[in-house]
Amino acid sequence: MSLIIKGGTVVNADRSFRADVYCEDGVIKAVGTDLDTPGDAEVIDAGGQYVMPGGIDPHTHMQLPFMGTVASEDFETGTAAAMAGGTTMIIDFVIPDPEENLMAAYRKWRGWAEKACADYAFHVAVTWWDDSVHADMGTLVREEGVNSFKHFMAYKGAIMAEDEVLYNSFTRALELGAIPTVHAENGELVWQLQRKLLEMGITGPEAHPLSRPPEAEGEAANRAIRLAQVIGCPLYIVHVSCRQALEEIARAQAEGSRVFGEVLAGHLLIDESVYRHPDFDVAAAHVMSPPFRAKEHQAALWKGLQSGTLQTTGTDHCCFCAPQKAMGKDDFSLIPNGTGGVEDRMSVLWTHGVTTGRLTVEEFVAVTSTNAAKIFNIYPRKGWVGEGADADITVWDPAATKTISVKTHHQKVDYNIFEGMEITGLASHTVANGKLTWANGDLRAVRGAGSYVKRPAFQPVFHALEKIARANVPTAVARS
Ligand code: DUC
Ligand code: ZN
Ligand code: ZN
Ligand code: ZN
Repeated sequence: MSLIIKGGTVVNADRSFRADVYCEDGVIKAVGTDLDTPGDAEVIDAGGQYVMPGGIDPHTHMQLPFMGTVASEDFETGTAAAMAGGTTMIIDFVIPDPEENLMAAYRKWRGWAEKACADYAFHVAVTWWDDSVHADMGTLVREEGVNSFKHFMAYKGAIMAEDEVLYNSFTRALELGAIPTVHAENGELVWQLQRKLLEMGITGPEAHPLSRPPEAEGEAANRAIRLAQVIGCPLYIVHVSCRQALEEIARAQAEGSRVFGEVLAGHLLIDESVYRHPDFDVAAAHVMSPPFRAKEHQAALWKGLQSGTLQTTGTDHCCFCAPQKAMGKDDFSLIPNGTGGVEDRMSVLWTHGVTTGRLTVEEFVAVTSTNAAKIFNIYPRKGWVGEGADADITVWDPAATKTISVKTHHQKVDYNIFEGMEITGLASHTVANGKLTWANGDLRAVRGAGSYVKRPAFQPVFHALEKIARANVPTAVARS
């Protein structure tokens, strides 16, 4: 099985250059000018196009059981749609219920994901705490290649992690060489505001953003950051949606902390007016958390991405169709939270990031692929076009155009949050594990062709308090 991509411009996060790329047995075997074409090799003509590492979406929820229903997109359809948009790997989430055994939940998700067409990995959520969770985190890191743990600071009464859970799990992650991640929203505040709005008779989707103000996200981001600083662990904040959370991240970074931020394509481009749409189905289709924000926040998020305060882009792809969204017809707090986007992330980012001059092509590669690979420790196997890397490649046509629509997308959901958006810049070909899975509109994704990707732990760092001991700071105080 061999394939050669000829005549394109290879773009990595650090530089671009003209080269052919030869792949064999799922791996990039050679990158260079005028490579020979073996007789049996499949040839892709990339003239006038960019040859980039396949996209990595670090934030998806395929077939997630959530809020009384199950996300409509599964691992097969979701990874196929991803490849139609140039994304060749997803990092999804195992979310155990409180008291549910972590390893059992992890095995369940691994089973569901066997049908994935593209490679995948898992962040595992810590939603409760006891000795078994401490032990299972060790097994997941040492034996299963999980190096990131998720904490929901929202969803009170369900999966919300209180400070006690955050402290214990962050501390455990630190000693294992794993990175904690958080969904930052003050879940108590959200719960109280939901009750208040319902009491006031405001029951429609327009109440959703009112119940989840930016202050609730800023507070939680700050709390998670301060816990991480005191413990001495790194921290990754998912779906940063507002200026308040962004400012907390920038401040922590200036203080020398290893704090990373992710932004969703949707949060960069959609504003909160969608929740006031007269059609319930349209407003409800946009209900996700954190919600879409007022316009000033999109401007701040773009700057955060340009400055490097935010390093990655994701989608939080978590699809629910209209009949599912209708579960919250009389009570907005019961509308299943989630929207799609895994297919559109890269083209939306290119259109509004690169063609506008906000991002260079190398920065585009960094924020759609390489940075996620580095933060989650799979670089340079992923996120790089170079000899020895996995042959996960997208051939990008910067001149191709389309209009995004639910009528033509491959995602298994009856709405597209980018409906009607005019796109310039599309994946013409996607190669995953050395096989052509998308070729000029022809989707050739194969059920089960994706593999689980183990992510090695980082070198463990020591607890911040131990720095005091190591620095020989006298801690014994003689008192009379
Ligand atoms: N937010 C969503 O909108 N859906 C899934 C989980 C989440 O945090
Ligand atoms: Zn321990
Ligand atoms: Zn979330
Ligand atoms: Zn999510």
